[in-house]
Amino acid sequence: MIAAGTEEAQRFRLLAVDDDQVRDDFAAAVRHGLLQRNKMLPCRYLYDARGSLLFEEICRQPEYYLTRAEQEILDARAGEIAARVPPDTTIVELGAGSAKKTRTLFDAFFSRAPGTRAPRLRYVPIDISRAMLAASGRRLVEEYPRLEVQALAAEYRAGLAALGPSEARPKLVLWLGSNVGNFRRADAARFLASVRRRLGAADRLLMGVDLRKSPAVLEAAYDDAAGVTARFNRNLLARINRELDGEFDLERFAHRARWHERRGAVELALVSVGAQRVAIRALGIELAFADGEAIHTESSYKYSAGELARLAAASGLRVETRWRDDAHRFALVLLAPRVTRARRRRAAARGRPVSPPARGR
Ligand code: AVI
Repeated sequence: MIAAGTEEAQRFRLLAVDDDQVRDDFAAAVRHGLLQRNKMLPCRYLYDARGSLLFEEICRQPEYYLTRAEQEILDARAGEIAARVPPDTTIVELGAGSAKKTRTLFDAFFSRAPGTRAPRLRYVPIDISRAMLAASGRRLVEEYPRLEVQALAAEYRAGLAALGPSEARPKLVLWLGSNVGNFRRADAARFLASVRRRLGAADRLLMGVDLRKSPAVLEAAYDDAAGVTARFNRNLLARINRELDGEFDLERFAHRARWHERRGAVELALVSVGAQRVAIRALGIELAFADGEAIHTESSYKYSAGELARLAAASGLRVETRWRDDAHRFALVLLAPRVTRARRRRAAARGRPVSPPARGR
């Protein structure tokens, strides 16, 4: 806890979308998703305060290799990444969570100019979990005396809108943890294109991506032996019970994680054990579930090198560098805006030439 008026408090700001809005959006999404023929719930609602803690626990499970593989790459490459961007860069992180991995980058930035000579680093974590941002933001300003944290508790899109125009301050946007995998492929390209529009020519996007691999490894990662992912998934129903006066019996919904080859995604669902009816009182609805009927809760898309290059190209970006962990399970890619001829001509006409695009690897 940091006291108001202290130096740390001045370096930490948290802006949040108001709770009523979040609750209304959740109610509308639950109504819409569960009244469809193929029932679904948007995965972003997995991350209330409890869900965010459960996700942290997932990251520690032996089967969930993603976090460790990404950390391995960051440990090896953080210095190289920090050297690619100017010292006064603002680090913007989409889906920041506890910002555990981001510390590796902060350490690399601050070790370039140690002590009080280090320029202040501005960090803008964007996450839907206000609780997570509040806790991690406070810890960060205590740990890093040269760090300024301006946290934004919002969905990605609202957070991006708050980033300002592409010309404002140099930026390194982080989208780690293979969060891109929770978007359908076409939506991922659309979203990345919207990030691209906020990037100036010298800005970069560092994205963590889980790679395609054996279905057995993938399914185990989303169905750990300790049952943490199952609890994380069921928490979505518990959240409906808590916030919308729902009557889901969690014991009667089984967690399912299945690799879908054609989509290239692990699909998560909650499957009704037996036929049942469930009321959600705050919405004034009663749902009928057939035995074995599924509620789709999350897709986690995996990428090949070719799919990754196509995603970048479709988003107006180019892969500047791609790093992988030793076992080639996970990739960290540094993406740069693709500068079109028209843009170069416009910039030259304004007397602000941009450098020609370097070759992607
Ligand atoms: C946050 N996201 C990238 C995780 C994933 O791997 O798709 C969410 C997750 N769901 C179950 N386990 C992890």
